[in-house]
Parts: sequence; structure tokens; C-alpha cells
Amino acid sequence: MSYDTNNIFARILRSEIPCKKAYEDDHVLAFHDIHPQAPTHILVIPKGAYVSAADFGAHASDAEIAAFTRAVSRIAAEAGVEGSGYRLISNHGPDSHQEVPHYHVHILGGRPLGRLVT
Ligand code: D5M
Repeated sequence: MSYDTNNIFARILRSEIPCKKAYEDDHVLAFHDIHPQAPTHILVIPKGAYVSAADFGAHASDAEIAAFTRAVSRIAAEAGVEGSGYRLISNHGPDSHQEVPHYHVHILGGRPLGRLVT
């Protein structure tokens, strides 16, 4: 799948639409989900143009991958869910119902999340 430069997260990265920012560094932006599914629901995205986890893993630099991985746990800790626990979700492709075709990880926490069944 080729990258759609007009997807909503690309537009957020270009500051064409606003977001409620949680974290930013040279490689990573994180912001609060517009439709939160839990008290903490933050989306972490690489600044590079990657459609999915597979695209990111195959094509991102080691520096981008390291920055992204470190940012996810740092953002969760800063959001205050490190101790109580949290869930990371990344949807990939149609069966997962991925809506936005720019790689992202959801950080969900702040309440008991139950078993992951679907
Ligand atoms: O999840 C895509 C997520 O992106 C979904 O939980 C809604 C969220 N979303 C969509 N538009 C926005 C804006 N403008 N700000 C913040 N969050 C947004 P997926 O894994 O692709 O199904």
C-alpha cells in the first residue's frame, strides 16, 4: 500500500489540523485520541511516512525505531499508567479495521481493560 500524504495524521504532522499533543521529539509525535476508549488514550506516530508496522519495521532507520520504542514507554510513564498498567494496540490493514493509514500505536490505560478478545 502506498502512503497517502493526505491522511489525517500526515495533516496533523504538517500542522494543518490541530491535535492535543502529549509528546514530541525529532522522530515521534504523540497526541490524545479524538475518540478516547479509556481515560488514557494516546496515539504515538513516527514523523516519517509509514503506512503500517510492517512498513515501519522494514523501512525506518534504526534511529527512528529506537526513538519510537523509547517514546512509547516514556509517554505511558508520563501519562501515569506505568504502575497500573496499559495496553498497546496497533492495527494493520482491513481485518484490523485500521482507519488511518499512517503507522500508529494506541496507548490505552487508566481503567481495567479486561481480556483482549478481539
Ligand atoms: O485508529 C485511528 C484512531 O485515530 C481512532 O481511534 C480515532 C483517531 N483519530 C482520528 N482522527 C483524529 C484526530 N484528528 N485527532 C486525534 N485522533 C484522531 P485506527 O487504529 O486507525 O483504527
